[in-house]
Formats: sequence, C-alpha cells, structure tokens
Amino acid sequence: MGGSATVPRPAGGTSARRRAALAGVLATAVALGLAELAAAAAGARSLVVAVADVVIDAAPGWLERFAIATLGTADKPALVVGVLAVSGLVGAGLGRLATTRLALACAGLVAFGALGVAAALRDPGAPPGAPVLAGAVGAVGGVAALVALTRAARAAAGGPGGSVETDPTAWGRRRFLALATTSAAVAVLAAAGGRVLAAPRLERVRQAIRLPRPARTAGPVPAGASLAVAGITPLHVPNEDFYRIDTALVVPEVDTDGWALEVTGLVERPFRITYDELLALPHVEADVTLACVSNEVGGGLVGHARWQGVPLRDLLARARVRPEATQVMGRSVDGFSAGFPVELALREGTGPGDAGALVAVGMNGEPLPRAHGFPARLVVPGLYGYVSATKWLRAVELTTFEEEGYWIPRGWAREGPVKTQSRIDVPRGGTVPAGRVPVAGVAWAPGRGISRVEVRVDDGPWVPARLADSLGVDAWRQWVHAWDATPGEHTISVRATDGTGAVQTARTAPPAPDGATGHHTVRVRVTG
Ligand SMILES: Nc1nc2c(c(=O)[nH]1)N[C@H]1C(S)=C(S)[C@@H](COP(=O)(O)O)O[C@H]1N2
Ligand SMILES: [Mo]
Repeated sequence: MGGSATVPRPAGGTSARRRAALAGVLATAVALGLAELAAAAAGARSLVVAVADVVIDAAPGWLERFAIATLGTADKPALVVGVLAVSGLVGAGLGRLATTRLALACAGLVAFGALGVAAALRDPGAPPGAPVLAGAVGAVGGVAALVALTRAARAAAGGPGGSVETDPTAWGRRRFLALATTSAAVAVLAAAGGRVLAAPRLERVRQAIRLPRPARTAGPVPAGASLAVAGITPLHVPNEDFYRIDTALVVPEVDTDGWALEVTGLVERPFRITYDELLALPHVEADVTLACVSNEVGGGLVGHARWQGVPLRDLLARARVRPEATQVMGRSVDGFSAGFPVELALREGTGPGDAGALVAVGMNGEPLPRAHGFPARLVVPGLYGYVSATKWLRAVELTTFEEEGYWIPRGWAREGPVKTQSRIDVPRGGTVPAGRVPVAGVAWAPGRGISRVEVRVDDGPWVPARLADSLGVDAWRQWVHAWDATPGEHTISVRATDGTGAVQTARTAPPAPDGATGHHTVRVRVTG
C-alpha cells in the first residue's frame, strides 16, 4: 500500500474506500460496455437485456401485471435500469474486495459476466458462441480495468495534500482520475457503439427482402371499405402506428440467415424450414384484425393489417399431425409461447376474407417489421394475440393442453377468442359545435364478422350506423353515424352485432382473464 507508518491515513480511509468502490463500478461498466459492443458485432443480444429477460420470465404473474399496470410500457426500461443498478452495486462490492483480494475480485467479475452469458445462451436465435465471445471480451476488459484502477487507487491512497513532485499519492490520485475518466468513456462509447451497430444491420437485411407475389391475393381494397371521416382509424393501420405488445425488453434481433422454423412435437415427420424455403412456398394474403386481450373498452391495443404468409395448415399437413395432438404452440426466440386449438390451425379458409391461420412474413406489403416479429410470426384470425400471435417465431410445436403458453400460468384464460367490440374514434370527447356531427369508429369480431353497428345518444334509442364495405369476417369494419348534435352535455355509446347475430354485451368486464366487455361511451359538450 502507498501509506506508511509515518504518513497519517485519512480518517477511516473514506476517500480510499470511495475510490475502491468507484474502481469496481467503473470496471463493471467497462465490462458491460465492451460486452454490449462485442455482442452487437457478433450478432448476439445484449447480455444486460438477456439477464432482464430472465428476471421477467422468473417474476410471478401478479408482479408482472403490477409492473405493467403501474409502469405501463416503461416497465421494461425500468427493469434494464434495475439490472444496471444491481450491476453497479455488485461492482462497488468487487472494487472494495479488490483492495485486499484482487484475484478474488477479478474472479468475481468473471463469474458475474458468466451469469450474463448463461442468460443469453437461453436465446436459441443467436449464433451460438456469440454470447460467450461477448462475455469474454467484457470480462477481459473489465478485469484489466479493475486491476489498473485498483493499482491506481492504491497509489492514490495515503497522505493528503502535497504536490505531484513531492507526494507520490498526489500523482496516484491524478493517475486514478485519468484512468477513471478513461474507463467511463470506454464504457459509454462501447455501449453506444453496440446499440448503433445492432439495429441498422438487421434493418438492411429486412429491407433487402423481396416478398413473393401471393398465389392468392386479398384483392384490391374496395373504395367503399374506407369512410372519409376525419379522425377515424385507417382501415389498414400503418405499420409504424400499429400497436405493439410483447414481453421483449428490446426487439429481438433475428437474422434470416441461420433462422429456421421448426415444426415439431406430436407429428409424424418433424422438419425445419429456412426463411428462403418459406418464401418459396405458395403464399396467401389476408385482412386480419389483431387484438390484445389487455385492451380496455375503447382502447388502442387493436389493429388491422393485410398479412402475407404461408397457411399454417400447409406446414402441418407436411409434418402430419398425430391424432393425440390438441394444441398448436408457437414458440419465439425470446422464450414467449402461445397455444391454441389444433382445429383452428387445420381449418380450411373459406376464401378471400377468411384465410385461416398464417405463418406471416409480410405486413401491409412489406417484410414484417422487427417490432412485429421479423422474420416470421403467427396470425390466427379470431384469437387474442396472447394465445396465438407469436412473434419472432422459432418453432410450431404440436402438444396437448397439458402444456401451457406463456400467459396461462400468469392468470389469463386458456382459450382466448376475441370478443365482439366497437369503438368510437370521433368525436373522442371534448367540445363539438351543434349541428351535423359524424360519430364514427371501428367494430370487430374476427372470425365472425360485423353485421350491424348501432349508436345511442344519452338514453335515446339505438340507431343503426352506416357500415363501410366489409373486407371479410376477420377484418374490422368502419362505421359512421350522422348525429344531429343539440347544445348541452351528451353521452354517446356504440354497440356491434357480429355475423352470427349476437349483439355485443353491455355487461362490463375488465381485461383479465379473457378480454374486456361493455359499451364504449364518450361524453361530449355541444356548443350552441
Ligand atoms: N414473442 C412474442 N410474441 C408475442 C407476444 C410476446 O410477448 N412475445 N405478445 C403477444 C400479444 S399479447 C399480442 S396482443 C400480440 C401483439 O402483436 P403486435 O405487437 O404485432 O401488435 O403479439 C403476441 N405475440
Ligand atoms: Mo396481447
């Protein structure tokens, strides 16, 4: 140590202890930053995110629901911040340990990195070896930083004051400061570099893809399917506006290169199919409305897109489903899974507007956006996403219902048919002038279609709205009602009737466990 019997140590060695802790924190930051950069360069996921994913998977359902309820979509960034904070604490501890047991602290840092590698190795979509490489680069950098910083901290410890010429500890403090600054810069730059590197490469891969022309197209969209009402949700929601729901902290980076879809489980002939092989099969196009079970009445967790892909039943026919199979389980590269009845997967579509379940590779005319499951996902008309719409699909496994998809043990219903719903898009509330006011929105009952939409003002009668042309039973339908608005406060409600003649229920129910019900209602003030 730099201190000797003749040099008084600072009281309690606080600054020395602080420097030791800081050395550990910075060494950990260097390790994480370099690992991030190496992971991106090698095509693997961030180790920090991989650890956070493990935390999500291990969290009990009530905690996860609580986090989503209190933090909303900020729950994932908050978790990453949490993982970084814990890493900082571990780092501080290792830094303190390093002052007396440097080798042990270095081993601790390596073990800490190994945890991240182990978490990332659970991701079968990543090139094997890439997480190990990332962990190794991070560990080597972190250990080097810890050794250098700890030595500098030792040199800096000792008596206070003095000049660089006369006091070696002053020189040591300067060296420590310089090293600390360098370490922080390396950590930040490496982490930022990793982020910059990861996304655009895959985006270029995605944009270079040319989807085949579907053997069966959905046909041109009839002009009468879209209503010219300002503020109504577009019939096809643009990809960048389409709602996004998933448990992934950051969008899984799945390259088509090396990706293959496995069709497996209770089948006679399991097989794997590459992305190019999938593109070479006959494709269909389908207008399907996708809804999230968590959508509140009137909420935005629902969207409509024109999907393109391979009918799931074609793949299942090739694999030959065994008679004891009752459930189709989609499995994603990030550990998510969703299962639904085999009949729904085998059902023959009845033609345009009813295509059946798809392994989708296209969304609104382009390759699936990364946030929506690139390179492939399931789209099963009529079911909520949590039991069907697996994104970043890696396997379709035939099972029985003994197997449970991701959300089932977390308190959501085993089967999730989408409930008939309707939503008022305009007016959304607020103030409108008296006179003719268009009340308009969308209504959906995927699998059954929409046959009628009615609007009620205050306690008046239900009045039929005008329906836009239908794109098929799986697609939502726009509707509009020309309301003669009179001055005062008014309440407007909407309800839909599905293709079987069943009227949307007025009974209110929360999203859990199987989808919200009740009428969407808005209050408006009409000025005279
Ligand atoms: N891999 C993966 N796929 C997933 C999910 C998920 O968390 N992970 N969430 C599902 C849920 S709950 C819904 S509602 C839909 C949403 O699809 P979108 O984000 O493309 O709108 O994706 C489904 N597919
Ligand atoms: Mo969902």
